[in-house]
Order: sequence, then structure tokens, then C-alpha cells
Amino acid sequence: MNKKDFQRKLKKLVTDHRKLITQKNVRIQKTNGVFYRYKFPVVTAEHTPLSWRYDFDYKTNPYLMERLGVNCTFNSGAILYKGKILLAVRVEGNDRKSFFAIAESKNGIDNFKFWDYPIVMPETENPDTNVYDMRLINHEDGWIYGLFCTERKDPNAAPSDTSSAIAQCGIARTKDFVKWERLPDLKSKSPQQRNVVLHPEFINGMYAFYTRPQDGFIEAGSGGGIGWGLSDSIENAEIESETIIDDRVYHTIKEVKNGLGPAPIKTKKGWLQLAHGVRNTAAGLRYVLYLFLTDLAEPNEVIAAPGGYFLSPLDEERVGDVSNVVFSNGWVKKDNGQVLIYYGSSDTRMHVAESTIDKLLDYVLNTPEDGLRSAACVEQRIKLIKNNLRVLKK
Ligand code: M1P
Repeated sequence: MNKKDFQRKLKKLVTDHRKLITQKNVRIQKTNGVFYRYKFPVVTAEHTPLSWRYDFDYKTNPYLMERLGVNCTFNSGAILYKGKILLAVRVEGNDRKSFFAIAESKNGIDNFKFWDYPIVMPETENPDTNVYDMRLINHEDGWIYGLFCTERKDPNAAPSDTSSAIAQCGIARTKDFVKWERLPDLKSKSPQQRNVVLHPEFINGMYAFYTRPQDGFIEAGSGGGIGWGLSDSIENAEIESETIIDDRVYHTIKEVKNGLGPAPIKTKKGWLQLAHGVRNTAAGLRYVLYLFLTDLAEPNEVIAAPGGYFLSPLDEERVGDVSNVVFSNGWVKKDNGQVLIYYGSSDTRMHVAESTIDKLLDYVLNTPEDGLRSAACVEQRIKLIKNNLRVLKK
């Protein structure tokens, strides 16, 4: 390519990129009454800055090729910071390694723009092979915490086993999302931890963690369920005793495994909790999102648990690197009561759904619990139908 063509191609890349990241998002009017979806994903691999992927120097890249590809952008932590929505995006390179990067938007619906550089996350003395799925927590101690999964190869795996890994909870904190202080990983009795979330308030003067103990990297084994544990310290966080507050249940949306999503939102009626539930199918695992409410004073006590899923993969969301998955580790409550729920689809891209605190509370408090048996579920539906027919006759 001659230099003129190179410059023309570069200009077009820049124009197309700007067009993509400034595209207005459109609310999809069809809704189940609980939340609205939006037409376009809010962040995709294509949203990452061109400078992260291309070498712009004609001398070293005369064909203007991508030098470091980005495979996908998903499972992002979210926070309202200085009036803007920040996403701590899980960016995965073509090399399968994930890292974190901040993308910001004024309205949280569109125009997400990445900061110039990804986050430089310090390592502990035991370097992480992969880091992902950061939860951002504005803790009452004054710090903003990022809790994420740190994955390393299992040192006890047989030489022929190149896949077995150990997942644990990495902890870092920041005041500005640029400089991060890495703390030691959370210690617990479980051989594997993923989906660990810090509760935003102290409980009896202690740091409280939602956990997800597992026996194996993929399989919950005898572990599983959303756990709860307390630690005196965050600088050397250690949970002595872990209790399961939301278990896996046969023939439900969380039969195989579950895990908490973002940090809960405090409401007048309790802590609103968003989680993912996983079940097996002939086509592989299916991940959906569900909601529940826990007690204000004792956030480890479930006080309302609607049956079934809240949000499941739909249309293009169903297809990606790991298909049939929706996963959320970030949501934001705005001062006007609006709630923006950020979710990754099929481990590939990020979306937003919109609701309000009032609607979500109505949903958790008035959706019947899972009947657990077909006959009980028919009973629930007949009750609804009878009441509706009575209302219609009036
Ligand atoms: O691939 C689906 C999800 O699998 C894991 O979630 P969990 O630990 O609950 O199985 C995570 O790796 C998550 O990032 C991923 O989206």
C-alpha cells in the first residue's frame, strides 16, 4: 500500500470508529413491564480504541493491519462516578487474556468511550494468569474496591493436563480508577472462589463478602451456592466460616450453579440482589439473571425470592464465544430511581437494560416463588387467571 492509500484507509478507520462509538442507542419499546432493553450493545470489541489494536506507523505497518486484536468486551463492573457512568470492562485480547479498562458515558445508554489506557493492575507475589469480571464497590470505608477473579494454572495438575486452573478472588482499591492498590487475595476454606462481591457497608464492624465456593474450576461439586462470610480486615481478608445464603436447587434456573452479580443496591425494603443462575441443557450450559431481596440489617437473610429468571439471553445475545449466556456484574442506581443494568451476552459484548427501583421492588415482592413442581406452578397460574377473569367481569 502506498502512503497515500495508507492515510486514506486510516482516515476511514477513524471515521467509522467515531461513528460507532457516538451512535445513539434506541430503547426497545416492547417490554414485559419490568425493564427495557436497548437496540445496540453499549460496548463491543469494535468500541475499543484503534490505538490499542493498530500500529499507525507506515514504516512498521505498511498494510495497516491490526497488530493486537481484541476478541471481545464483556462482564463489566459499573459505578456512578462524578456524574458519569464508568464501566470496568473485561476486555479480552485475541490471545484469550483478559484485562480491565474503563469506558465512560454521560447517560449510561450510549456514547461509551474508553479511557486512553487500560487499567494497570498490580500483581501479588503470585502473578495472575488471567483476571476478569470486576465488581466495583463504593464501600463506606471511603475506598472504591474492585473485586475480580484471578486465575492461575493448578500447580497440582498432571503434566498432561494443561487446562486445570484455580480461581480466587483478587482485591484492589482505588480513588480515581487510574492508580490501583492491590491487596492480598481473599483467603477462604474453599479450593475455588469466583463471583465474590464485597458488601458496601460494614456488618458489625467487619467487611462482609458474598462468595461462591466451588470444588472444581467449572463444577460446583459439593460446594456452590451464594455464600456469605465476614473478615476483620480488608488488607488481609480472610473468611473463617462461610454459610450458603442462596443455594442451588434441582430443576430451577440455578440447578447447576449460581453466583452474585454486582454489589447489592440498598432500598427501603431491603438489599436488592442481582445474580446469575446456570442450568444444563443438551446444548450446553444456559446462564440467566435473577433477582432476590435480602434483609436490611442482615443482608445474608433472603426475604423475597421470585421464581424463575428476570432476564434471559434473547436473539443476538444468545450467540457468541460462549453461547446462551447472560452475565451481570454491574448496575447503577441513579438519583431519580432509574436503574441501569449492565450485562454481557454470550461472553462477547455488553448491553444495558433499564428499570427503576420501584419496578424492581414490585417485581421481587410480588412475583410468586418457584413452585418447584409442575402442579404447584399450574396452581399459581390458575390463581392469576381466576383473579383476572374476575377483574375483567367487573
Ligand atoms: O462463560 C460463562 C461465565 O462463566 C463463568 O461464570 P461462573 O463462574 O458462574 O460459571 C465466568 O467465567 C464468567 O466470566 C462467564 O461469563
